[in-house]
Amino acid sequence: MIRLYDFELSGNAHKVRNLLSLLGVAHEIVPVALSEGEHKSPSFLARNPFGQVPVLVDGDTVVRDSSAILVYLGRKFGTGEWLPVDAVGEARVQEWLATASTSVADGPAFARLIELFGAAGDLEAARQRAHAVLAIFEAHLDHNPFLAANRPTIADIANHSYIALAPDGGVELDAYPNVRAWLERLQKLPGFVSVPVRPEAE
Ligand SMILES: N[C@@H](CCC(=O)N[C@@H](CS)C(=O)NCC(=O)O)C(=O)O
Repeated sequence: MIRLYDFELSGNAHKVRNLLSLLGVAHEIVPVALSEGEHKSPSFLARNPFGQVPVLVDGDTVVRDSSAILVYLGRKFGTGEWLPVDAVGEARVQEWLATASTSVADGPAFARLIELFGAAGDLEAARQRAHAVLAIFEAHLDHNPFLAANRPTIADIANHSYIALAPDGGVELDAYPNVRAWLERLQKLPGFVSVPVRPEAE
């Protein structure tokens, strides 16, 4: 069975849990104790030399990095629906996967990492980057129901987690009605998995 090396509060791991659920793919969750440094153990580094979750293991295939895992799952189980097969369609998805790994990672995800986990960094600069990228999403979603196509794709799943979690980093979404409507559209999909709740908010 497919195994996902996971950390509950990780937005990157959430992306993968979410797609596995949306696709209805049976899987086993293997929790990785980041607080105990398990992700830097020799056995974990053998699966991902970068020492990060998520990692997906499917038989002899090991895939690291959330975007790469979404591509793998989307192609293997998505029948072209979640990852288009035509050149333009796939390129549109890749554009937004790159956005998830750069501007969204450096903005809302990094602000949350500083605020919630005490990572070293400039919180105000991260929040500013978050608002800059949210303005781009807001404009795009003014005339598009989803990021890369007229239907949900892995581009939406890759970007949803850290945008939904942005308030954890002090980045409120009130000024972005199109972004909030897009999050709500996604959250209504059958099998959709909600983002993890901020620990002290439980
Ligand atoms: N580009 C990677 C980033 C993965 C990542 O940053 N994982 C974090 C959890 S969200 C992690 O494992 N951090 C531990 C560390 O870097 O030591 C992805 O998209 O999967």
